[in-house]
Amino acid sequence: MSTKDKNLSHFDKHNLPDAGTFRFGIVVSQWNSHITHNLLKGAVDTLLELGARPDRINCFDVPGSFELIHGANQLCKGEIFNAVIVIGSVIRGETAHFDYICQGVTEGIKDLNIKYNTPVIFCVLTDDNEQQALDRSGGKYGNKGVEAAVAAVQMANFGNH
Ligand code: DLZ
Repeated sequence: MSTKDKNLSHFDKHNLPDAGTFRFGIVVSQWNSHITHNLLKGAVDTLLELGARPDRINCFDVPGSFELIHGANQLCKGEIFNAVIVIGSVIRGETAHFDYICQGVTEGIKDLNIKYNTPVIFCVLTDDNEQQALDRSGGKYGNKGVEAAVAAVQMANFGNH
């Protein structure tokens, strides 16, 4: 699962569905906002490049990654989005809190993918230090926000072919 040897941010838009008819919801954690802001920019720029209409991309802030679950749940419940992206950055500290947050968010988002028809794309960086997060949010290993947008378009189109 390492992205060290592969930068997945490169994609061929001709091999992807046109996003012009889809509506996207993005929930963004404000914790480590210098990281999540870059992830959000990567995601939005990519959705637009794939044909999404600016007025069909709606972004919502939440305080931290743990709140991504509730935010995404609200968006899924409304049934107006073809795909939802959750964006967060959890960086390991000195206590086990990191593990609980990571596990809670992962499980919570997984549960939403089972509960609702709306796909929820997981763009939560879980890094040991800030440099690893910077490397994956527009640094030397690409931008996971770009990859999340590509996945969102593919999943919004799921079953349409
Ligand atoms: C409390 C906390 C800590 C210590 N670290 C992070 C982090 O690295 N990334 C993140 O997104 N959120 C962190 N939080 C906040 C929790 O996600 C959550 O917002 C609070 O526990 C309140 O529920």
